[in-house]
Parts: sequence; structure tokens; C-alpha cells
Amino acid sequence: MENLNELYEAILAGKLAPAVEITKKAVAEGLSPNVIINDYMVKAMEEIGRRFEEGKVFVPNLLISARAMRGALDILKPLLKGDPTVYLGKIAIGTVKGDLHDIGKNLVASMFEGCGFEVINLGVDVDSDKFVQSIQENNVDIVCMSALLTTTMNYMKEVIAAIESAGFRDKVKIMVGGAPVNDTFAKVIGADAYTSNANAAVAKAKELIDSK
Ligand code: B1M
Repeated sequence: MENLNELYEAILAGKLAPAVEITKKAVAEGLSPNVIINDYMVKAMEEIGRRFEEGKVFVPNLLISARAMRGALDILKPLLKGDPTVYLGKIAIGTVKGDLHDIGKNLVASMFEGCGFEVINLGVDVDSDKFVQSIQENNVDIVCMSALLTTTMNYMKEVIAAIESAGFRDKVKIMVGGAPVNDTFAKVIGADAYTSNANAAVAKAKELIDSK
């Protein structure tokens, strides 16, 4: 069996080619994409973040680790796809204004797609108008917002206010996530749910669709 600690080390060191190669081998050996993602890839991103916080590494290190993580994740994405005949509903997802972090958001989007949701990925640095427009034009069931910065998470409240003043609050469920966000914050800003990871987001989205 492939030694996946090498995948952890490759992402931590920002080595794209080895990260991709090890992931391909792990897949060929039948390892679960969820284990590869959660036990090695996400852990490496957490560690590079910790080192950044301690001043041991710098923004370029974050960038190359993110590139290695994305490359490895691209190998796994097709495997997250589920039964194409299942349709659970439509989700618009974006990282809020001022925030460029998209690895977690894209992971959540891929899991949604894999589990039978149609996903409109609005990208990063998404303002309230764009969220409102996505509801207007695409008839979405759930709006999901992601934020990784304490300085951008508060913008989620503005998006909810904009959805309310556009008259769509009763039409959509609103979910929020990202490292600095938590359940209390979600309640305070008037979101319908907070989830801490991609698997929990899928389970909660199914629950919210059932309750509509
Ligand atoms: Co940034 N960064 N970064 N960064 N970065 C953090 C977030 C930070 C915690 C690092 C640290 O100091 N330890 C820190 C934030 C501190 C704070 O606000 N308290 C930080 C900082 C400070 C910054 C800059 C300001 C640095 C600078 O320029 N001086 C700058 C800001 C740029 C901006 O956005 N305007 C910046 C830039 C960057 C890069 C561009 C270099 C790069 C991002 C590349 C990219 O995404 N394309 C980057 C990276 C890579 C990180 C860390 C190291 C890793 C983030 C990541 O990808 N994690 C991060 C440290 C950390 O998080 N520990 C850090 C892996 C990913 C799978 O997890 O995104 O948490 P995550 O997603 C999870 C859950 O949160 C959840 O599910 C996902 C999967 O399980 N989830 C949702 C996420 N969104 C969801 C939405 C949902 C539900 C669940 O909707 C329903």
C-alpha cells in the first residue's frame, strides 16, 4: 500500500508532481477518496496554516501547498461523483467578498455534485448582488457561503440582508461554513445552518431540502 504520509509531506512542501503521483497510486490501490482527503490532504493544509501562523513559512508556501492540494484533489474529484440519475436540488456556492480561499469551498461543491445536487459555483470574492442574482436566475434551493478570514466572515450577514431585501429569504435555505465560522455565528447572522466539513454539509443540505 502507498505510504500516504508522503502525500501529506508533498502537499506540505508544495510539491505538485509527487502529490499527484502518490494520489494516483493510492486511487489505483483502492483507497477511499474520503480517507485520502480528510486524513492526509486537509491535515497537510492545516499544518501549513499552523506554520504560517507561527511565522515559520510565508504566503508563497501557502500558495504552492494550495497548488499541490488542488492538483491532488483534481485526481479525486471524478471519484466523488455519484449516481447521475439522483437529483436532490440546486445549490449556489461561493466564497464571500474579499476572500480568495477556495479549496474548501470547491471540495464542498464537489461533494454536493457527487451526492446528486446541481451546483452553481460562483467562485471567490462573491458580493451580495451576485448571490442574489444566482437565486433570481437559477431558482436555487440552497445558498452556501464560505469564508476563511475573520475579516470576511461578517460579510455573510450582508449577503443574508440582501437576500431578504430582494424578497427571496423564504425561498432559499442558507448554509455557511469555513474555518472561522461556527454554529453560534450562523445563528446570530440568521443562516439556517453551519457545517464544519464537506460531508456534514451534504447531510445538512439533504435535511434542509426535505424540510422545504
Ligand atoms: Co490564507 N489564511 N491567507 N491563504 N490560508 C488562512 C485561512 C489562515 C487561518 C492562516 C493562518 O494564519 N493560520 C489565515 C486567516 C487568519 C484569520 O482570519 N483569523 C490566513 C491569512 C491571514 C491569509 C492572508 C491574509 C495572508 C496574507 O496575505 N498576509 C491572505 C488573504 C487573501 C484573501 O483571501 N483576501 C491569504 C491567502 C492565502 C492563499 C491565497 C495563499 C492560500 C489560498 C489558496 C486558495 O484557496 N486557492 C491560503 C491558504 C492555503 C490558507 C490555509 C493555509 C489553508 C486553507 C485551506 O485550503 N484549507 C489557511 C490555514 C487553515 O485553514 N488552517 C489559511 C483546506 C480546506 C480543505 O479547508 O478551507 O477550512 P477549509 O474548508 C473546510 C471547512 O472549513 C469546510 O469544509 C471544508 C472541507 O472540509 N467549509 C465549508 C469551507 N467552506 C465551507 C462552506 C460551507 C460548508 C463547509 O457551506 C455550507
